[in-house]
Amino acid sequence: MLLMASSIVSTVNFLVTIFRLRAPGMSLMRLPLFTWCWIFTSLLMLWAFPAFVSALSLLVSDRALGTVFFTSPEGGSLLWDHMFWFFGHPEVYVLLLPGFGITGDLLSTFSRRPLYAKRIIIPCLGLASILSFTVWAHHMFMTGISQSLLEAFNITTELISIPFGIIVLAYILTLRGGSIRFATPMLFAVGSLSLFIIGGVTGVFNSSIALDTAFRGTFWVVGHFHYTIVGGGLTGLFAGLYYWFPKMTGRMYSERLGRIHFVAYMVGFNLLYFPMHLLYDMPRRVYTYDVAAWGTINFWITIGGFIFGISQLIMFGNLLWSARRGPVADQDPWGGYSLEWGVPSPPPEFNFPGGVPVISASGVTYRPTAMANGGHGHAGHGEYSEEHWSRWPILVAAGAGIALWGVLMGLPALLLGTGILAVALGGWGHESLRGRHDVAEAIGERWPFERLENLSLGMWLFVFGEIAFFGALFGAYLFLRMNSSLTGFVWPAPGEVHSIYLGGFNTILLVTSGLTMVLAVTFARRGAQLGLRVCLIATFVLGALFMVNKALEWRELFQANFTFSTNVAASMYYVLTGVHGAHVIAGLTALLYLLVKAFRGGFGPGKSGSVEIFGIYWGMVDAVWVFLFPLLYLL
Ligand SMILES: [Cu+2]
Repeated sequence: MLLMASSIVSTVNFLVTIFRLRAPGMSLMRLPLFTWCWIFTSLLMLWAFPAFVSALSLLVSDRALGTVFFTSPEGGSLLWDHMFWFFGHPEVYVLLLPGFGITGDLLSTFSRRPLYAKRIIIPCLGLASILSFTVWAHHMFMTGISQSLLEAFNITTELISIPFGIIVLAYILTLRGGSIRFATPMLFAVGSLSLFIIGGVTGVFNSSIALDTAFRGTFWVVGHFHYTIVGGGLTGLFAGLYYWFPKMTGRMYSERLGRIHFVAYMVGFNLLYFPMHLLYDMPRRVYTYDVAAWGTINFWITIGGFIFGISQLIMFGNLLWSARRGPVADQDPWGGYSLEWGVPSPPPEFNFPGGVPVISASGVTYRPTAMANGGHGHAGHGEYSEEHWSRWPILVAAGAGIALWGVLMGLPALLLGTGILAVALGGWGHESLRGRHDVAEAIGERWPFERLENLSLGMWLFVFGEIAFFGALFGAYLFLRMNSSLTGFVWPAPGEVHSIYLGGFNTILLVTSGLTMVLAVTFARRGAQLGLRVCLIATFVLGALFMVNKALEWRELFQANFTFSTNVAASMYYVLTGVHGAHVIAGLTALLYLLVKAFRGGFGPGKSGSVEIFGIYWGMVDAVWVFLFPLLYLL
């Protein structure tokens, strides 16, 4: 869960950086395909990972609290299948796209031709990303879900091969008429493309219900999967590693060893994974068998596996040796067109010593900045780095990690983790209030984009991820209610278990706190200190009352013997109100920071940023409750 949470945060970081911090003149269409693939990878992560956090939340609460999501006939393994694969298929594209994008850029660079039909490739990537959220049940063809549903997923899965087919054609057409230079990165790029084509073709086989019924759970599937992910994704990353190695280290690797690695890699790969397609009748995940015909094929697969594995040692040896001893590399050994080839290798701190790069149709010029001119004058770069450095974020991560571990391991770890988390958050807030990062913020403002918009874009993207998180939980709720009628479980009628009056009262509390928060934002924008303070206090008090009311409600329900494990309706109620409550508590913690800052006069004119982005967050917490209230109390 923590890994997912950190991925979501870095996703927001990537997207804000790409959308708001591009160099002047770097239009979206001019971005390298690699960057474009990162946009789609990030969007996939932003939507798929939170959905998986929902699934994990239900699993953890089953294990730790005794809820019955996956142990009751209403939910069961089918609910897990749906939730896992809604994440699982987009996740495959998360693994694939970065390497796939590198392949496209390298095909273009090493054939000295612009990427063919880039304007079509990019929407195709977008289309494939969207479609990847509509195909999850192709992993569930054998679970007994309704036939018409299977057919729908069969169609969406086959549709997804259209955009990928177009991209592959565009990649191939990029090479046509180019003067191609087969250096190691290009070899791996071409290798990646050819392996991905095989993986794509066998994928179309799998999308057919009839063929999947035969191939399900066999080595055929293992072969297909590795041709796409290892062949298409990982091979592309290897290409990128060789390509950027001279940029990262300032030295050149041995081209001869690179080629030997490539040959061993391709021979090993194909010997390892291609024969798996011939084992379409051998079940996967078995280590022993008594069918003689499988023996020979497995023998060759094993040899291929060893060749493939050992071939990587050639690369590691080559790169480790060359990083120290290799010949000094030119700033731009490949004739690369992207900006990193215009700076020394390895790139200096702040990357562009000549100033901000300005891109136009005629090329790149460098506009000197205050940083580039006077940065050394009053603060050395090393000194600046230290100002930027803070020990609190890593402690926040450690605290959260130990606390989450403690959820399953027991109270001491939970308390220790929560303690560390609280101290670290306090320390971080204190440090921030002391203005330790004023330097960083000043730099941020000097960049020709407004800081506030970066922050609010970041917060909106975070909200986008939260929609997937709560959306998946609402999806689970829907699944449980629809399945209840099949299992004979009767969902409690409105008012039977939950007091509509209590829920309604809480709704009023939270909606009112939303209004006071809107007022707080308005006051902050005007720089009206008193109004801001009063409204922040009101928001905090209303939010805290909401939580008190909620706690009383939980206690009453427990006394009436309506506990975590009573039935799926109870499980759903506690988890939905629980994760929403956790969001309210996180909000109250942030409000404490804002209050301290407000009383120290930290929100002068033009400094309303953190109030504004908190307003977005609090609005989302309110909006979620507006959905939860009818779902849990009225329907
Ligand atoms: Cu899939």
